[in-house]
Amino acid sequence: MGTLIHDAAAHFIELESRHCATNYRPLPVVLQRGSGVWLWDVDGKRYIDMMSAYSAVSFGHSHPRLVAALMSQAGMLAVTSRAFHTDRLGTFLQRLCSMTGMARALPMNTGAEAVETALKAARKWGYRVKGIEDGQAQIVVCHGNFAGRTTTIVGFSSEAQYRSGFGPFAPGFVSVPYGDALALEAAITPNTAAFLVEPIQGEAGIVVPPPGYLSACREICTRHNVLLICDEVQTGLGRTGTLLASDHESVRPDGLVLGKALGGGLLPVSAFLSREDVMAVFTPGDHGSTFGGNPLACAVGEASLELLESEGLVERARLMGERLIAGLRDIRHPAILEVRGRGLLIGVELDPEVVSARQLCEMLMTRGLLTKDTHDTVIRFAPPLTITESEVDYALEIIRDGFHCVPGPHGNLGGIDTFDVSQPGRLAA
Ligand code: IF1
Repeated sequence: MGTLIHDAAAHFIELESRHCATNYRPLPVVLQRGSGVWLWDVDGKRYIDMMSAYSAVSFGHSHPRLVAALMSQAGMLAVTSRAFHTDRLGTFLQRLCSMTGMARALPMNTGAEAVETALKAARKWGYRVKGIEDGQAQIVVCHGNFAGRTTTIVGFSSEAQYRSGFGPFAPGFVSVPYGDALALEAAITPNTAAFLVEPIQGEAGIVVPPPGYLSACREICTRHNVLLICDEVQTGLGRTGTLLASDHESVRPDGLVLGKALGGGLLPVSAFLSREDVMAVFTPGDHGSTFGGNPLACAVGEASLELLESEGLVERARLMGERLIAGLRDIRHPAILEVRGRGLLIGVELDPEVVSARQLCEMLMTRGLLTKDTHDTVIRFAPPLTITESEVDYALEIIRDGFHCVPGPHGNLGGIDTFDVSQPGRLAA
């Protein structure tokens, strides 16, 4: 779709096209400033952010209390490596373990690094505690998983594009259908160390498993002495209306992976958390990271956890998610096949015969709403958890109007009348 791109934006897009690898296809918008749920492009046009950087910006853009925590710590002590203790790591992890009910945490930076940490912990626990023969550990994963982009992780991805050209891959992974607990049990052998699962699959298109799935997996893993490891990089920290998505079924995993929002939308902070006997397999020098657990990350991580509680964002995600999902379900349109999700992690499944998710994202962008498609048929709505009722209603109004533009009888997009998003919206910023 031809979108008029002003000179300033064109300049920045051209620079990126010349100097950056083309591993993404961004929407034709050049962002410059963010505050709360709002983003402004280089031409001063305002957008409501309905994807919050894949759930990393749960606290809104540049939350003042998080920026203050960042600035204060940056001016005091930022990075030391873990060759030394600091006054930030212990207090951060104490709060993180207390909130999640896990015994210990190993701090990393990106979600993929924390997932890799979980895989290493599970394998070594399998050898040293469960008694699996060295080098034979198996880890069960699900079709449709997304756990990051390292070669180990894409090696067990079911998405051809994420694997293509990047082999050879690490052995020791078995993939089963998502949502099928019996398939998990059938895949378990005496060499199975762990089951890695997202309580709700994000990248696969906000796929919510059948009720009772996670509880059934918990029972099966316990009975077979297999570690249940929940990847909550995207679903954790209030995103689905409970602190952890595993809380929806009161399931306590043996291992937990957190990331994204743990960094307050300001810097990468992640962690693998687990039981004492699992964490005990790590001895000094086994595993590490230059930046893992740095004081700056700990200060922002601790401030993020504090904010999550003090601003009641878990409950807000539940209530605003109910409002948003109800509003989306009220949009009667042949292009909409399903509206699904939990809390503020919502996906709208579209009929690709009527409109692609990308086309709709481009159309919503011209109307002042930014979000992302996944697998071309699902459009994701995952705004910051700080979103207010009136901001939800503002977004719904744009989405409703957007669907009025969805293909006319001839199959192509109807006329796209753009809102002049440079004008103040119906809401104060
Ligand atoms: C991309 C979406 C994809 C994750 C879960 C671990 C990680 C992620 C459940 C790794 C990361 C990001 C990666 C980003 C797009 C986004 C994403 F689901 F969030 F939309 F890809 F599926 N576990 N998800 O969702 O964390 O290393 O990125 O910090 O790679 O394009 P990371």
